[in-house]
Amino acid sequence: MKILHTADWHLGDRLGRIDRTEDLRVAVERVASYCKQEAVDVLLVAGDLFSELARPDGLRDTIRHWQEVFREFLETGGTILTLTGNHDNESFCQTLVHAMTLASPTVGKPGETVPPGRLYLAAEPTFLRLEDRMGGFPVQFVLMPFPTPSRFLKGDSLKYGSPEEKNNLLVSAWADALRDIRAHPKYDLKAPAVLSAHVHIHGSTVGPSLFRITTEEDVVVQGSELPEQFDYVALGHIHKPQWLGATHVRYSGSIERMDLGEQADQKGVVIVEIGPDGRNGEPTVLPLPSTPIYEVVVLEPSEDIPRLKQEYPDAKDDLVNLHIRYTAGKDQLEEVLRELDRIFPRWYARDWKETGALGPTLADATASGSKGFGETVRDYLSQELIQHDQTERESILKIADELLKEME
Ligand SMILES: [Mn+2]
Repeated sequence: MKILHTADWHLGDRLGRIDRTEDLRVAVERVASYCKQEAVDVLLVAGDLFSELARPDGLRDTIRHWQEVFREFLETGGTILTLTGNHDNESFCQTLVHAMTLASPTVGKPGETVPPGRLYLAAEPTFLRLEDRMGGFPVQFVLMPFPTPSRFLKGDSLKYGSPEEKNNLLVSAWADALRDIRAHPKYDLKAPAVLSAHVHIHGSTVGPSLFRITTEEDVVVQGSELPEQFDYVALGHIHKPQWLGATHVRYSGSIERMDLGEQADQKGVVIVEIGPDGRNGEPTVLPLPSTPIYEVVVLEPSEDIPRLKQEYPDAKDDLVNLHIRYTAGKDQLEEVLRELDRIFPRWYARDWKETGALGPTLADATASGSKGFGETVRDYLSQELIQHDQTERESILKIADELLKEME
């Protein structure tokens, strides 16, 4: 059974003012062509399918795009296995799962062999079997969505007092759910088994930053037993491709560079083959080209702009964060911005400062610096409330601002 492992699609995402839909569709189409080229049986997407920034009509278009791109794969007996990540909208994904269950109500009891040729989405810990279409042997799949309270905590454990307590409960609930599946009467410890999970496993390399989640908010689980327990572990969540402890325990990484922190990443997908007695050979990586993302600092517009024109003749697709310094009376800001817009039409963020306004902190003009208390609170709230409607979000932020003002 040939499996293509990928994760963190974040479909419908935006970077600053730039809509990434097209970039991500191209990447999804490349995944589909790898499925065909490699005669893949199972496409395994380890969570974060959709961006939290995607609106309902964007989600609809995304699903329709899948229908077109994966029609042939599914019609010829391919199967798509997916699970939810921390960026996937829980109620939207639950709706998808409920609708699919309505369409085939008898499919998907724990440990059952499911029919190929369709998509399965796990919105809670899930255990299913797929039969190899050539060899006829079954492969067990354990699908573990990102541990959120609503998916993993039950009853009294939902009454946590602090974020730390919540995190600790989720870490043990994740391990319990996995242990329960492996102890299920239908689970065969000797048969081939693949785990797919959207989670941060202790010991992995994050890179410059986690994607839109702070280390404090993240749930970090223990994975030291996984290499022994599974023939392959397909991970999602950390965007930097890597293997972890063993070459068959992998983060495939995202399918595109999603932000500046990923500028040095070489993206790709993993191909692994599972036979009746386990893994056949080592997993291999197939590359995915991705969009350049970088920062450009303009200190002297009259000198830098002609130079940038020379150095970046073909930057029309590049995602660029522009930091501009100009001198009033010498540089025309509007003209500088227009020129830069011509060189880098896909700039995603830009800031500028007049030289005279810089004062003694000139050297720090482009440094990110550490965030103040108020800013940290505001950033955290905006992130947490991203899926709430705008008026609700704004009114909560307003209350927070008032409290912050009182404190100051
Ligand atoms: Mn994630």
